[in-house]
Amino acid sequence: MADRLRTALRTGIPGAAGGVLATLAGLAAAHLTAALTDPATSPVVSIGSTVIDLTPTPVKEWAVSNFGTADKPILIGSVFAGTLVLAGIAGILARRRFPLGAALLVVLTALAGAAALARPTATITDVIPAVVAAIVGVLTLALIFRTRTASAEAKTGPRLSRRGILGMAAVAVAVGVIGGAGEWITRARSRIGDIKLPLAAKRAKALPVGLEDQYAEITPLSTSNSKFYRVDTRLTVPIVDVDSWSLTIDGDVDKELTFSFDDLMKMSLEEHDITMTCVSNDVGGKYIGAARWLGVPITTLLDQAGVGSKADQILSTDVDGFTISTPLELATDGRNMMVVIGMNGEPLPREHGLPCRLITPGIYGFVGATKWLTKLTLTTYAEQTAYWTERDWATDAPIKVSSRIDTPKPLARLKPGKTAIGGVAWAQTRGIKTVEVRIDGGAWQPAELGPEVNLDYWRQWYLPWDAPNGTHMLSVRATTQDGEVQTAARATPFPSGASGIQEVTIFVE
Ligand SMILES: Nc1nc2c(c(=O)[nH]1)N[C@H]1C(S)=C(S)[C@@H](COP(=O)(O)O)O[C@H]1N2
Ligand SMILES: [Mo]
Repeated sequence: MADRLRTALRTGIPGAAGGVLATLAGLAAAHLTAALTDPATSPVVSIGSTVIDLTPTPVKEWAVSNFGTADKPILIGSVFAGTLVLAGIAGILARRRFPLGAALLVVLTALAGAAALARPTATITDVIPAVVAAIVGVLTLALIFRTRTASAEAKTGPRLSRRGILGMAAVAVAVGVIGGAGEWITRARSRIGDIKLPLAAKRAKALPVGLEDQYAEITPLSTSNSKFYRVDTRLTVPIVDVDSWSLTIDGDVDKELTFSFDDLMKMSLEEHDITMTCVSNDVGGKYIGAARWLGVPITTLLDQAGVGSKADQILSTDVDGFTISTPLELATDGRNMMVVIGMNGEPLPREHGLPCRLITPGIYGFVGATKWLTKLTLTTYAEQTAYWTERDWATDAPIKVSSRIDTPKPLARLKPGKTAIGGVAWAQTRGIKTVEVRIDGGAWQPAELGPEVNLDYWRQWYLPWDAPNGTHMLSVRATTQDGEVQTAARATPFPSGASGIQEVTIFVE
């Protein structure tokens, strides 16, 4: 028994290792190929993205709320782990009957090819990295298992001999170099550093000093680019070549227009301070951020194109074919909906849409904040549906009035005595009139408000508090300038945004 186990291990481990190495060699070669053509067609990325798109909405919701931005590394890791298990099996098979192992490798890469072709903007050339993966993978497998010779060694190789181990190590180094080169080229191709943004024709007022100067625990009035939340369906951030990028306006328009990045930079730009929120933000959650956006008012572009009489929707498409739909009336009702090229004085970071994105104040990001924007199509809801609409999310989703306690943190332990309860509140397009705090279910007490930036911006708040000993429950609610009180009725993020009142338990001792 023990003997048989030992033999199984002695033949199984080198076999599995050979299969994994051959697969990694294929993936590395494919990654390099994709880096030179389109990084999104790299097999790991295309399979991962397909998995994201096929994931049912509730599971996605759960992943975003439990893993946050780590949902993607976790997904990429699982796809990778699964692939390597199959690769190991292919190696063990190849060792006994080479064609069988090779066939399993080809099936694996064919899945990647199918995933690359399933993307909305796919062209037939997108299959090339998968084909490269298949060829390099099978060749490496043949190299490792030396099928050409009918000698006895061929039936048993590779062995854990010095030569066998050296050979495998050489393949592993080649995998590292080739895969690394692919990743390096992918990153070097985004030349964010070369963009010099012009000044806005209409500049925003300097931001007032925020409450964070006084109470360091309160969220800063302005969110830096590196701290800004990120939510999207992408596994890897698209790399857009700014020079060849363009924005097209088509559909129900008098004349179809196309703008280059330079065209946009030469237009009359405006700067607006706007707070963005994700529909997946739970009450008290962190998927919210406030920035200064630089861009062209959407009306400037729509006026040039001349909108027809039928359209009721702006369907925006990103460089990878992902779509978001926005009610057309929101573009013309006076709010600062804009086509954005700058964020806090810099070009858009790649994670936030380089080179261009939409920002629509007052509605959640999934219906008005398309990143990596490349097309605006004037159409109707009857005619065309966007990504989230197909997944049953709301088509028009105004941001609900809400508020968050930043300090003290949930389950914090404080010393008794003078402290402050503080945080942020928001009701984009309507503004915050009051914020009230309730301690241990008592009366709602008005908090002090921080400076008002504009109606589309969040408002900081604080309430000085002499904390007595004991366990306490703190709650907060906001009221809009047009009189709506934040409801205590709970709603989940799906389908149109969470509601309810945050409750934070703390200990004073
Ligand atoms: N192309 C593209 N744009 C997108 C998304 C996406 O998945 N793909 N997600 C949207 C969602 S749900 C939100 S909340 C915002 C988030 O923008 P941020 O990542 O810059 O904060 O982008 C929106 N724009
Ligand atoms: Mo979102």
